[in-house]
Amino acid sequence: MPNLIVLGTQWGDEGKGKIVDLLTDRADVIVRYQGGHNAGHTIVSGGEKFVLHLIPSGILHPEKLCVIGNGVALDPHAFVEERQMLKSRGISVDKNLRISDACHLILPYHRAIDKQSEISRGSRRIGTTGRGIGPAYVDKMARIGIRLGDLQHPALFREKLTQNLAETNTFLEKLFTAHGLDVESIYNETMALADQILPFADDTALTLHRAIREGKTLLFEGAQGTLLDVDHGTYPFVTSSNASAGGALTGTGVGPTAIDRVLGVTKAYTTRVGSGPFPTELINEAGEYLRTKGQEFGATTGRARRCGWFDAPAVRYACRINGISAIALTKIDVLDALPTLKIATAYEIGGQRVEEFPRRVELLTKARPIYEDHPGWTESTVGAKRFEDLPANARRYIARIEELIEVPVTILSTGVGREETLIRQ
Ligand code: 2SA
Ligand code: MG
Repeated sequence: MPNLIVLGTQWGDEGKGKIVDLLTDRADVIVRYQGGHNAGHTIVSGGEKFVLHLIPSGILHPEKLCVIGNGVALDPHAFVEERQMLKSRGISVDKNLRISDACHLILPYHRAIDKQSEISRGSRRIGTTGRGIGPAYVDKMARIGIRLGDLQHPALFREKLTQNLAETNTFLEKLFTAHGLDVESIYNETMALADQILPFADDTALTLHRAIREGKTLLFEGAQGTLLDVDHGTYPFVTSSNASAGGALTGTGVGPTAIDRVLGVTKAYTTRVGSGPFPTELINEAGEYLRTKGQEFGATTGRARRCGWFDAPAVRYACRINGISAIALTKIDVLDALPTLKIATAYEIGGQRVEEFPRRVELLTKARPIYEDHPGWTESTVGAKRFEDLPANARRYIARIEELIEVPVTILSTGVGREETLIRQ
């Protein structure tokens, strides 16, 4: 298999965990490059369900190397907890996980700022996961972030922490007092976890470079989705990292010439969790049906996901931004038994027909989808082994999606298990 980036083409929750787990068989190294424990990657392996937030989905395969790249925001508590969870289920991460020492840490004040900022935003709130992701990346860009490698130098860590918490900003001062946050407690709490994390700290860019030299195959596991990308998504209703293909380079230190292909993971309908425009959203029984049947609840926060019809201009846009050459289409089985399906082929904005996904959120908010109806199918698609075995209307629905997004569907997921996957020859 070539070196491959696997990423979401919508607003996350496309089923990346399952596809990464499936493709891990053919890779040697699985790499996370952005986001943090806001992600929720669900994998069903041997009938057991695993939800991973921070550690790459490849960890379920003991012989593979897993890497958390420099672009990931690392919460020490979340890491220790996830490692513990895996251990208690018989999966050890100790031999085959490396974490970049340049990962920025999410510390307790980032969580406090995240939650407080959401309250302050009022009706403009983003609907963040409250994990402190945004504020940790703010510190990174403001060049006051604390990186994993800083914990190897306790005096330096204390100095940076002291400076960060001694902000003269009264907003922060009040907030920190209200949350009982002080240098001493954060220092002690973090250093108590350091022993459990530092053994994994590594110059992962070098490790990956050597792996490439040795002819090993890399699989980059994106988190969230392209429409949540801080540059290319529905800004400001986005996450604070580059979920798109570019993030796989900056978030790991691997150069573009080492990447062979980008596989987009796309849900057969659309979901979004958190606020922000969503033209094809269904606020009715049909949306409720998709939510229940597709079990559309946040894998991290448990929040109900908003559900809607397939938005072709949005996915075509994501294919363009990422240079996607093939799509893994997931959750087609959720559409089984629906009498009619709709696909948005374009939008109407202020009386004009618009073919391309609007770049500005103000326009996207006004966009009314222009739908095309497709007859559904009554047969089950679950576990179909060959494309030809699918109901004729399911084949037509998929063919129409391919035509509209201008990229072929090469993998089809028809259920949660590994076996419920069809790879198109
Ligand atoms: P944040 O916390 O700063 O990253 O939130 C900013 C926006 O990004 C969205 N976001 C997500 N959207 C879908 N799935 C995500 N992971 C979890 C899941 C989410 C959950 O797999 O279900 O459990 O709620 C994820 N992470 C961030 C978020 O909703 C905001 O719109
Ligand atoms: Mg998810």
